[in-house]
Amino acid sequence: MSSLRRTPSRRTISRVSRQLLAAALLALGLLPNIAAALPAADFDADGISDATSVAVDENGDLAWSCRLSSTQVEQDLGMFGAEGDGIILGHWNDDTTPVLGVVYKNDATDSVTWEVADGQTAVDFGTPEDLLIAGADFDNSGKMDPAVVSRNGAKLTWTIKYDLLSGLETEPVAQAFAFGVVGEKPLFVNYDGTGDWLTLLSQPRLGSYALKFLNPRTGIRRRTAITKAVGRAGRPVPVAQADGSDLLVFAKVARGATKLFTIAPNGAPMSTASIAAVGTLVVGEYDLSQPGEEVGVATASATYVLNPVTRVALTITRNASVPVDEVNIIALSGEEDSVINGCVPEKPSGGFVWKPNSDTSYFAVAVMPGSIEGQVKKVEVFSKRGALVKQLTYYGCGNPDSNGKRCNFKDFALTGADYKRKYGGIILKVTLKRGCRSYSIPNPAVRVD
Ligand SMILES: [Ca+2]
Ligand SMILES: [Ca+2]
Ligand SMILES: [Ca+2]
Repeated sequence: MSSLRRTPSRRTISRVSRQLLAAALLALGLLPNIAAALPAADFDADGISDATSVAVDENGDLAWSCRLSSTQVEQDLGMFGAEGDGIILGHWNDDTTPVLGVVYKNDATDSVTWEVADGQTAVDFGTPEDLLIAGADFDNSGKMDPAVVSRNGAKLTWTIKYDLLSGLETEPVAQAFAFGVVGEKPLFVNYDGTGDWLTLLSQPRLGSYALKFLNPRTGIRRRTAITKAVGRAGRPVPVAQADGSDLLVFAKVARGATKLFTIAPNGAPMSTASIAAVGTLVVGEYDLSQPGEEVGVATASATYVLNPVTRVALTITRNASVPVDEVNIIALSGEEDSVINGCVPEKPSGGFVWKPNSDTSYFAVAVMPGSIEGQVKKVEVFSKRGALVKQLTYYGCGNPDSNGKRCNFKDFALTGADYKRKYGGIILKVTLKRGCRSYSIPNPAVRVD
């Protein structure tokens, strides 16, 4: 059956509960925004990106607007999508006209619907568990190519549907690539100016980082080691240079500022800079006097941009609610799992318990399932970003379940509430004599079992 379907007009906007508002704002405002090496969202066709925003109205619908660079006036772009949707604004039809778009979970089919505001194109592609890549142009056609990254055991499979939302009646060409393992962070980078490459931020060993690239047109692969200071900043954004190839900008938030590390795809450092604001990372052509795209931080009152090569800064005053970039990498099901050295977090079960306060020693304790009695070599606490916090102390086994005794690993300095305050969520990595397992504890102040 064709995956392309036509709707007569904009879909009936589903009503999502008000509780999802906060999640929607988080998704819209805080997910990393990734721009392609294409002209950025430019509604007035003057070659300069127009800072774009969405606001959720009282009905839960998304109201779009932008500040036109030519007139400095806020322009209403209409209503499209609903709270909780992912934003996929971009060049879906051609390489010059930005089109509003959203992705959302299709509950009827348990798939993901990609819909653009041309009044007719809505396509099901991928599942809610996939990572959705919006904004890459892998075949360099000038029209963006939706891609989904799905898990296949411990491996990642990328599926690209070329020019999928361009409104053509023909079935799009699809291509699949086995590239990466669970825990590596997918993105896309125009490595050499010939179109986007599949890209992974990888952590081969704790404290060691690399970028891996695969050219989908030729099959050529590249690998670049990057320093710990840069890699620990997390998934970078591609920022186009004047020749069409991308630089990679890593952003790290600390003490009310956003520190930006810029490298070339071959790992060569280009610049470091800091913007004295925290907000949504945006990429676009904001300053025509500086070569290539700029990267910036958008807040509700201003967008602070700088050119990552010349480091010339520019402030764009704006007055709108939730800033959006034109392109995104979207996890509709929530955060991607944090994976420590290849250990994929599993749902706590089988007798596992996290107690914020031990009954006997006050501080936090983790109780292992009876099924792994005698197999545990160590239990360590990691931050959600993958930094080792500490190793818990073995404290004996008891209280057997049907599989065996349950062994205790204790902290003697921090309670669950202390962990919450210091680290937010944590991950417990359990090293076994053979293999490992890990448990994600989003709120260590609360008992998990
Ligand atoms: Ca413009
Ligand atoms: Ca394309
Ligand atoms: Ca520029």
